[in-house]
Amino acid sequence: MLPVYDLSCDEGRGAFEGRLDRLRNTASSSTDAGRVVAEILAEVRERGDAAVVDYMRKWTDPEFTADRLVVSGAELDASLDAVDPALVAALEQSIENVRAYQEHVLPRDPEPVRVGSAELGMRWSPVDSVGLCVPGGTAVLFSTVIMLAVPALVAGVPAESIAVMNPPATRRADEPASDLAPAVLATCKLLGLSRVYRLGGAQGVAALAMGTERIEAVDLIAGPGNVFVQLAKAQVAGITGTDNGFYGPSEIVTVADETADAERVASDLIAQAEHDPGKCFLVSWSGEVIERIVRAVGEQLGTRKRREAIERSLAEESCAVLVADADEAIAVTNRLATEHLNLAVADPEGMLGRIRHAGEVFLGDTPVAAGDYYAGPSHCLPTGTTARFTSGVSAYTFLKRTGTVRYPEGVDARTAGHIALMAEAEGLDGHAQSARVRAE
Ligand code: HSO
Ligand code: ZN
Repeated sequence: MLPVYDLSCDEGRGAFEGRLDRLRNTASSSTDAGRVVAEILAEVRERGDAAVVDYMRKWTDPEFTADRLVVSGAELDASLDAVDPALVAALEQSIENVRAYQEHVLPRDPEPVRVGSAELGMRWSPVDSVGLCVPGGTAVLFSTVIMLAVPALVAGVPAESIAVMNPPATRRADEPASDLAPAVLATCKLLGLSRVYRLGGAQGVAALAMGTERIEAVDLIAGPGNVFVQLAKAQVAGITGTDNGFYGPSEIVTVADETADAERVASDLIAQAEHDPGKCFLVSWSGEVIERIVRAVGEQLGTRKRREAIERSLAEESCAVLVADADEAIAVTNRLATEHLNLAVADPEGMLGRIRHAGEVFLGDTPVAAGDYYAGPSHCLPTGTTARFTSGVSAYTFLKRTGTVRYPEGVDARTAGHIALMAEAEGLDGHAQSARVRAE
């Protein structure tokens, strides 16, 4: 069960620092994974689909064949009928919510500003094409299709230029062939996405970045995944754009005070722990509050279907942290810089102003599952303390900026003189002359 660390004693502090270290090293401790990824990239560059298929056989399905890579239009068409209409209605509403939020936060071009005699502007424009990584594994994450594709569509990436990759569930040779979940395909269909690949892992990122016989190269790759997928995104940077994120195993910090509802907070911690692995941090300055929530977790655990994964996540990846006061709670929270942060306290808005690092903040009595499925901000969020320097996916992820410069009345003599002086001082006479001729 959830271990409790008391920060007022050396032992508790040491144990907490150990946990924090492990969280921080999600990405960097895997130099081996980095080496494996580099090898995969080289193989896919050299051998294209043949290499992709070899890796899919090794890790996903021993009988995988190249003709399975591209999902056909007929399969996509059939998928909607295979999904419960009530689920389709929920998906449609979720898409609408995410679209409304992303449209609201979409940046507009600022009015040009006059600086001296120059008129300076900035234009936002979407990338031409994207590849979205939708993880496989033990859960069917069709919600990730929504949380990646809707921000891309709102940014202005055409639906036909959005590729989705999703690996079939891992299968041993003696098991029946596995395939993509109909709900994943149905979600693509609802969004008008027709380029769908049975594909995953670092080989998938490599194929999307460099292109193969069957897989078209894209300009930007985004999405969550295991350490191989995340490191592959980092290693293809330069060949293709990425979301600049490390979106790995799911995490939560819950800061709880006496006003928190122990049952509800416990249900959110369990929801997080059900990700395999999920990392949960409960922070409070009240030992009694921690005790109440830990007890509620214990009571609810027995009724959950993924009990084993939950128990493993809680015991091995998670902890409750007893701090001295709200100030220390905020300091600890900022250091953990987790993907999700729930402020289950009397004045969440007041505390929010002091939060510097978190992927997404859930104020008061708000289930994190609302963010996972439905509310609006994307659930693809920075993990492993990377919220210190990066953000979750949004329409911004798929946009880039272009500056514009114009001298409406021509380049004046003073401006030309300054430019020429700087250019000459750099030893670049051609630059200097190009400014001086404007002022003559
Ligand atoms: N909590 C995950 C997203 C997710 N949860 C999808 C359920 N389905 C990462 O933010
Ligand atoms: Zn989740």
